[in-house]
Amino acid sequence: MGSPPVPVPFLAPMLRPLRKGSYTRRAMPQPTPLLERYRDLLARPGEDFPISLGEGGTPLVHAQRLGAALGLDALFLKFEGTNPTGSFKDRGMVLALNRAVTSGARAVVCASTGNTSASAAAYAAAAGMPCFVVLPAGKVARAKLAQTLAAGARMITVDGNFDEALTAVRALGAQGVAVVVNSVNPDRIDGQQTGAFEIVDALGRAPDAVALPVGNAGNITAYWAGFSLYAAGGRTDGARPRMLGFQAEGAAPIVRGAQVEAPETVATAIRIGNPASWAGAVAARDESGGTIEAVSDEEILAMQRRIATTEGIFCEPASAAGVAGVARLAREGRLHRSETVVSILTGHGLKDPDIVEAPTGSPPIAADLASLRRAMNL
Ligand code: AN7
Repeated sequence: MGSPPVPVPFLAPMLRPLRKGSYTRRAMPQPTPLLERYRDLLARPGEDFPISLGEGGTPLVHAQRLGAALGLDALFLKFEGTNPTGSFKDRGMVLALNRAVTSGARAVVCASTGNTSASAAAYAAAAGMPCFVVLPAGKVARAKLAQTLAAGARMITVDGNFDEALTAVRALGAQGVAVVVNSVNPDRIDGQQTGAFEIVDALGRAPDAVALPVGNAGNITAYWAGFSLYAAGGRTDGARPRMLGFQAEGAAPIVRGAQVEAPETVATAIRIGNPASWAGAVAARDESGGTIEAVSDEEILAMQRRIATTEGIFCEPASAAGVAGVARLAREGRLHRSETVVSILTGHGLKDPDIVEAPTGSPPIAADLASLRRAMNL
């Protein structure tokens, strides 16, 4: 909406001969790349952003059926699963890789619970840059491994959890061996602010509350920075949302106020015991009058199913943690019916298909109408 179409000079000559009679074939306007759309807030003077995979511009869906069930008239789901690699990480990775190229880096490296590695691998491939990813053995969702390998990244699995992997990767970065593209890289946080910009642009103002899952705590830090930047720049009436962060019960260091040595949760994306942006998350919570709480694996999986069956959006388990938290706050009267609440669905459900219960294996039936109607009970 509102942004002028970008000219597509390389397509136009190919399309011109297709004109016939009164029918005129026109080049479809392409959406403006995310970093160009917000270059006044993100770019350094004269900076170019040659790398883009079409990140951002994700749908903000008014969740009417789920909202009604939870007692919220204005519940919105921002589905980040439509990003090029299927998660919100692409918003920050596009800026990190553009800048890694500009700085003449030899390679990029990250530790990851899966989505960061899938995103880093894709953007590094597009940049022609070697990419190394360090993953905790056995705890990364299958499709995230597939994405990482498909893009040609060098995958190194370690006998340790995400926190240990990140510590080792940060040491690599300190030695100047490669650019670290975890959210300890400020470009990642800066790029992820665009999620907040898009929400305000879509609603015309900041929502009353924003809920999201918290793992390494980069995203809650980035959203708060984004809403604050927009407010300071006069792009809103100055109001900012309450930030509602949700960790999994078995991986809730910020809630407990202490590192978790052996974090465990079905939501492997947020299986993190010592978040790098801990201080940023606490600041977002306290400055916004929000909260950071824990939800159980049962609440997470039940909500993942409920979002899919009531709204048609299939998100990964970690993403459902935010909505599970919203459900609880609404039930307890801590969110009110008329409030505008946005929950960030951070990643696509197809990344972790194994988590969905397989249908109980009934044997195949005869392929005829009568058998079908009997099976459908219709
Ligand atoms: C779907 O990929 O940490 O609190 O290494 O994949 O900003 O860490 C992923 C995190 C939420 C938590 N939802 O965000 C990684 C990684 C999904 C995620 C989070 C992640 P942060």
